Amino acid sequence: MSAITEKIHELKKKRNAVILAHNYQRGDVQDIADFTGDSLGLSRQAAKTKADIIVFCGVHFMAETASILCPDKMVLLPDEHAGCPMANMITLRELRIKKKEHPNARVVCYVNSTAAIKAESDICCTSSNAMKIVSSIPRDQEILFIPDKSLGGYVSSRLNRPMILWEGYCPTHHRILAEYIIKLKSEYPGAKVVVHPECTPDVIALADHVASTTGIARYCKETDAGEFIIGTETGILHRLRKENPEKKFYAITQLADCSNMKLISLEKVLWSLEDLVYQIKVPDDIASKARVAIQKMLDLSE
Ligand code: CIZ
Ligand code: SF4
Repeated sequence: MSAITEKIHELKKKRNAVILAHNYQRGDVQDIADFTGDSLGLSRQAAKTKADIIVFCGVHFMAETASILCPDKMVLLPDEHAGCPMANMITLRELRIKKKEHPNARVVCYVNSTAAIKAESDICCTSSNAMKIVSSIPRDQEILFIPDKSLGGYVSSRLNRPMILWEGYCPTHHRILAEYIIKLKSEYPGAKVVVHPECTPDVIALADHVASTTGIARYCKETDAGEFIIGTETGILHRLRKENPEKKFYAITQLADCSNMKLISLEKVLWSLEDLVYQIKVPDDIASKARVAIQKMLDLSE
């Protein structure tokens, strides 16, 4: 064990803390975590834990979700600048204007959004349950899907259901291009193409399987194929290789690297535990409204 890893373990015990790491984190950060997973899975771990402190290795909206689900715990984000450009593509003011234009629309909000935006929405969804959540709303009910036009467009076409889509997107997933897949497929014709629904429609059209990071990990474990071409943030390859040492994984492009996710390092995790920074606390009035939208999703997806 390296000196820094040892120090993190010691301090974690002393402070009664738990370390959660998103599937897109650096490999060494995933390796020191108590749990790795997607944002919702991690928030559920947070809600269950007996620890007093949660160190959330991910981006700001994920730490906020943990804080909303466990208001009595201290939630730490090791780098306060780890934000999500997609979550920042919608503001409260813009959302309120859009809601006025579509007063009858139900607002379905992807979990990649700020607490204030969730608080202004009817129900949340993740990339694992988006189809189920949208299907739970009567077909004649208008839906405004925010903020990801790619996930929204994917759900809309799969369910053959028109929705008003917000013009947000993930810059990292949009760097994954169809032409890279075609080239890789010619090199590895037996490989399965697995992509995240935050990708563009032409990329999704080339995939054998479209899923959230949890779904991608499950598919790669359970499918017989020995080679996979992966279209999501490159951090997940660490987990896929660790869980399936006998299989081969190829990233569609190394450009699918989220610089915000990669802001978290082992050093920052240690400083976070030493100095109890940066504390993420959603104000009670916003948290209680956002919790309603998250709870509606949890009730439907259990
Ligand atoms: O919900 C998450 O954690 C994200 C952003 C992606 C995924 O599919 O896990
Ligand atoms: Fe946001 Fe995309 Fe980075 Fe995820 S990968 S945190 S959606 S910018």
